[in-house]
Amino acid sequence: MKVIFGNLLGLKAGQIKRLENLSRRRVLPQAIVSHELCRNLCALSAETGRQIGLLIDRSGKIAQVLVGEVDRILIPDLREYRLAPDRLRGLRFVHTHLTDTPLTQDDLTDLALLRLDLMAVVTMTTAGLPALIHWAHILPGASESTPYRIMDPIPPFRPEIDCIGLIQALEAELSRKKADTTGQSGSERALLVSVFTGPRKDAIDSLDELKELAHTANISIIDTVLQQRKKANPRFLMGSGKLDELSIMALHRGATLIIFDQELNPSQIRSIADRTEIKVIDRTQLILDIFAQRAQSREGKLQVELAQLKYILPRLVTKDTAMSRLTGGIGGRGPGETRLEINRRRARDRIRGLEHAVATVQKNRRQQRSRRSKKGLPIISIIGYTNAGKSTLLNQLTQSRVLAENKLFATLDPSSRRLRFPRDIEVIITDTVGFIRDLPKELMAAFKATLEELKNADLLMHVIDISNPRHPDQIRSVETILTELNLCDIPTIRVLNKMDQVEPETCDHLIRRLNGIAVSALNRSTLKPLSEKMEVAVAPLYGINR
Ligand SMILES: Nc1nc2c(ncn2[C@@H]2O[C@H](COP(=O)(O)OP(=O)(O)OP(=O)(O)O)[C@@H](O)[C@H]2O)c(=O)[nH]1
Ligand SMILES: [Mg+2]
Repeated sequence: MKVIFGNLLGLKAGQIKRLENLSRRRVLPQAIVSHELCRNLCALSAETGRQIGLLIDRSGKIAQVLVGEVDRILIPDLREYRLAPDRLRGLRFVHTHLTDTPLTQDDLTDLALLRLDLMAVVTMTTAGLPALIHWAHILPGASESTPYRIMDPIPPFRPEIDCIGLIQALEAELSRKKADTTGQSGSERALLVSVFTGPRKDAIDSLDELKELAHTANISIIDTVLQQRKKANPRFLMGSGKLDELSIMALHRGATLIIFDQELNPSQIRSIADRTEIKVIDRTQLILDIFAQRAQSREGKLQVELAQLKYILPRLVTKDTAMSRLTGGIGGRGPGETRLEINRRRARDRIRGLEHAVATVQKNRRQQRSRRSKKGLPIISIIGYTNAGKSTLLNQLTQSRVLAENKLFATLDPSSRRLRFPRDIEVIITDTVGFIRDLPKELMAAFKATLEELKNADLLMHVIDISNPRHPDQIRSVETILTELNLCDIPTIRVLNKMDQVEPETCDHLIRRLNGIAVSALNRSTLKPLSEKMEVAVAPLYGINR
């Protein structure tokens, strides 16, 4: 097994031999390092002009010997060593500094980021002898700016500090912190991250929506992080330094998940998850997950599972890798029942099966619909951004009880009701899944059939939540989706909902500017002008003219 890492170029054979010998030493459990090892490390450092370090495991065995440069030393990939939220890495790192500089910021970052048991620096005298051992340990539950504690230096001839006892106490504390934070219903705790290149205001608005999405998915939000960049980093989206800060923050605040507001391509998801060692998802996956939680009908469930698998497939690492951190769902909820342990081949088979099943269900529904349309009733479809109040409006107009709640995507499965106007005009009115900005294309594809039913509508009612400050963007998103679905030619009424939440002057202004009808779907008495307008719009279909 390889034990020496780093740049060995220019070292003499005898020096390499001595490095190898170091790896065979042992350290007593209570000591950070032994006095003898300190002397050897310093002597070799002085001779070679390089920092030399040891990764020592809990039994006192030297796991790796590292050779650095004059002023720095790199710790190699430690992924093969275990890591759990309430555990440390099981390795401490002791290395030399050629001068008397104590722990540097890099040392402390390594300590926190790699979750080392301890980090120690042996400083040297000009004669190449050990001067002092400076050391620090992680501080469980501390704020992310100083997630460690620097201890008083100790003399190299007395390196005993009850090392193992201390490490065990730290892990006990980490366990306790973890129990505190995951106590409530074991729900996920997320850091929300946005890396933006455009205007800050847009990024903040979008992040606000991401918060609502997270809330809808029952995820608690620990914190949000915004980073502005001239250009997104192709590998990690954000800068690698910032990503390291983010990992430290995630570990110390007990986050179980990082959610990016921007769509991550397959290789970015992998690089970020590898580097942070925590589950990473993007906005699209979050939306897919909400759909998975909420789908009720068989058709809805099939469509969502299909969309999730299509999104995840390119994100599976290699041919037969089991999905672990990349598993679509949050909190272990993956696509349908089949989550986890899916490999590419199985994913592809499953996709084919699902496509077939969806097609069958849709054929049945088409038949039902043609039966219904034979009855010849005009169809009015309620559409709009998610949470605009579409279901509430349907309920109020038809006195029914479709689920309406203050969460995004309360409605996934379309539902239809009859509505009778005076003068014997009767229509079918349908409620649909809400739209959202950048509706994931996998979802668009999966819900295509549902959305295409909108083509049969004789009238669309575009419900707009005018109390939401983001409503101008929401209108734009909805209209873009309507264009993509080729629905722009259908007559549309803009329904300005939640008028109870805005000032009357603002409302009047919006009525004129958006050419809409204001209502409060919660309050039946406000709906009269709207139903009149609806009636006027469908009357010609009955050959009635006012
Ligand atoms: N204040 C106020 N709240 C309203 C009004 N209409 C709807 N709401 C609330 O807005 C929230 C969303 O309403 P829904 O009817 O579920 O919205 P939706 O458009 O069907 O949403 P999705 O199905 O999730 O896309 C609920 O909490 C409603 O009570 C209104 O006129 N005024
Ligand atoms: Mg709804």
